[in-house]
Amino acid sequence: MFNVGTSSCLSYALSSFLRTLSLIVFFACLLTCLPFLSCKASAATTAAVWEPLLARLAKDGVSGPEVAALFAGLPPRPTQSPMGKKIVALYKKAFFPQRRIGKEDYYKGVVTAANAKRCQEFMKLHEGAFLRAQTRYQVPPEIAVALLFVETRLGTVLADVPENAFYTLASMAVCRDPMDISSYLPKMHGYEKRLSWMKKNMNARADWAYSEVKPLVTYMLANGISPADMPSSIYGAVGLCQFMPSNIARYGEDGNGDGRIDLFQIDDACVSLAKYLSKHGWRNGLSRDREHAVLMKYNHSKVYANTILALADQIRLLDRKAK
Ligand SMILES: [Ca+2]
Repeated sequence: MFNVGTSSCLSYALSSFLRTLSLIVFFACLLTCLPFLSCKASAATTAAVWEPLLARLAKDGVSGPEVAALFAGLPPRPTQSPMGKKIVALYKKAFFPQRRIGKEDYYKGVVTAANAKRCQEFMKLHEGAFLRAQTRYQVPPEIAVALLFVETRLGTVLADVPENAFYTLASMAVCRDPMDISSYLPKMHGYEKRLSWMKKNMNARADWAYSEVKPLVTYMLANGISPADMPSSIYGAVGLCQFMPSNIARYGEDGNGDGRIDLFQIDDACVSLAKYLSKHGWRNGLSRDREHAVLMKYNHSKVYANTILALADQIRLLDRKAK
């Protein structure tokens, strides 16, 4: 027994020594590698192109590991698409005369009996959401549903582009030099003589995009939403009702009472778009011209407002026929 005890004591002492030694070696390795690991981590976190944006956000009080992680998930280069398309559109408007828009100009293929029927069925399916929007903000269901149809085909087309809202707006916020949209330059005849015009407009648009990146980041972090779950329009609008991120805090409303504003959800999207219209002047009994003017506050396009009013007329026509 004694011998066994001695041998077990020795083996215990040996194994304890080896354990201590391996721990010492482990921590020594860790200390040696730490600077290298942290360098690797920061190199992997954010591509240089996003650094000014991160710095500006930090200056505005939006910072921390979660913000850094969002930027770490961005591709290493911005997409030229949103700024390129915006500058091409502004360029054409500024330097090439456009046709006057009449009251009968609609988005192609939208104002049809078949689409009115789809809207009518959608209204029936989500009756509660449309009634809530009407009760709270006096926006008729036909107008709300026509707007949702024009914006996202009733939630079936939530993205115009493969890039999500965060990548879209972050890219726009860092594209400030004409060379940042090099693939769009050939689309603008005579651009070489208008580089200062372009630079000025790009900077104004980049600052606007920044003013949208900030509320988007805040909203995503507050609600635990990943950028991949924020599909977007060409310029970063989100949800069934296509709100710009800054409008979520201003006009977003919780329709289904679950304590969150989720514009990818019909109850919330419906009451939020109605709140937006109401805050921009929508009331019961407005003239057609006033309705048109309020709809243009949602999207500054005559064709847009024409299309919503005409599609709403078609839906009412179906309703009357059904009675
Ligand atoms: Ca909700």
